Amino acid sequence: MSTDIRNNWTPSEIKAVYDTPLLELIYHASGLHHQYNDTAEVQVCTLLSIKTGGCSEDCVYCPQAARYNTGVDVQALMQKEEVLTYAQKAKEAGSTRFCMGAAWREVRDNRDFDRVLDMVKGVNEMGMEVCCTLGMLTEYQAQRLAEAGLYAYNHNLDTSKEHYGDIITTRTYDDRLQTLENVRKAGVTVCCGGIIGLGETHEDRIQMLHTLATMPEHPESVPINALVPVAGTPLENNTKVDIWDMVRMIATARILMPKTMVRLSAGRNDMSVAEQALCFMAGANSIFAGDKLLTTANPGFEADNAMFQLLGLSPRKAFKEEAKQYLREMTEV
Ligand code: SAM
Ligand code: DTB
Ligand code: SF4
Repeated sequence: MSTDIRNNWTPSEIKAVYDTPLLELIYHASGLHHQYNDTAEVQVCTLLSIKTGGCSEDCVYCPQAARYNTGVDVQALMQKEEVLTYAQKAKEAGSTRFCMGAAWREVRDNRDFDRVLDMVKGVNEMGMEVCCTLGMLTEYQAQRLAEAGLYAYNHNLDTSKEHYGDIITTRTYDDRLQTLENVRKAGVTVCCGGIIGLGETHEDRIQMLHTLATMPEHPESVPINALVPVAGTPLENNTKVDIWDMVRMIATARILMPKTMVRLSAGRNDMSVAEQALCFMAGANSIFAGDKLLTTANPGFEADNAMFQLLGLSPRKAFKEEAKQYLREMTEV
């Protein structure tokens, strides 16, 4: 099989990769990971919920949807200074990417958005890669974020187009794809992935990976989340995601999109270090750090530092792609 970066994968080719016997799949993914990336480094991103809860949407997995009783405290948009203090702490703890999340259906052109633009500017000036996940965006809003210094925008497909209607009814798959296109046009890097454990079939997972791997450009980062079942949401009783499903998903993503940052995202709090090590072997090279994701628990910085030491991993530097590009241009002159 060719190891070139491909955007023309067919669903049956992806199924063949996904169905490879597990250890063979891990060997294959590891080999490509080694070929295309520095396997000793992992990108460390910190998430902060800048506007929490009270969301109008009906995403069945989400503790922040207003219609479910999950005990999440609704919090208005934070002040810029407070956010910058969190970003500074994250930087000191070794994070190179700071991602701000808001429980919004979409961005509106109002004073709250102006405040988010100021936050983006401030975090960018601190020398961190800034990411936002704010819901749907127009092309103009994406441009304004780009001008403020936004590095990446997170907007997940969550599941396959076929399964989407069982997960969210208040917006469509095409709305999601449109926002991703707007982000691309603005020159902001794309962070887009999904969740497993929503009750989807293997076919749904393959279809979602197909949508990601056949985009004109692969997303620069693909988060693979394991559902964190939260009491009060319709999925509260879903069974825990099997670690082997997580490994299979990560390895397949790595093979389809060899250069993409594949992020071992939600669900790490329930994984042992050995299980996480398998995910890194299978090609994961990014994590969310800090003891909270948006509203749910995550391993703290200390536990992750100990894991990095044990496994011989180190945090990836910020803006590494740009530094590599700069060096290439300098040597071409
Ligand atoms: N409201 C914005 C949106 O939906 O795009 C941004 C925030 S939203 C919480 C970001 C992503 O978090 C979702 O697309 C979903 O993939 C993930 N997520 C939310 N709740 C989760 C859960 N309980 N388990 C795993 N992932 C979850
Ligand atoms: C992503 O793919 N996972 C993160 C981030 N992008 C925004 C969010 C996970 C949220 C898990 C549930 C919570 O903490 O509320
Ligand atoms: Fe709202 Fe985003 Fe949660 Fe959906 S995933 S309910 S849009 S915060």
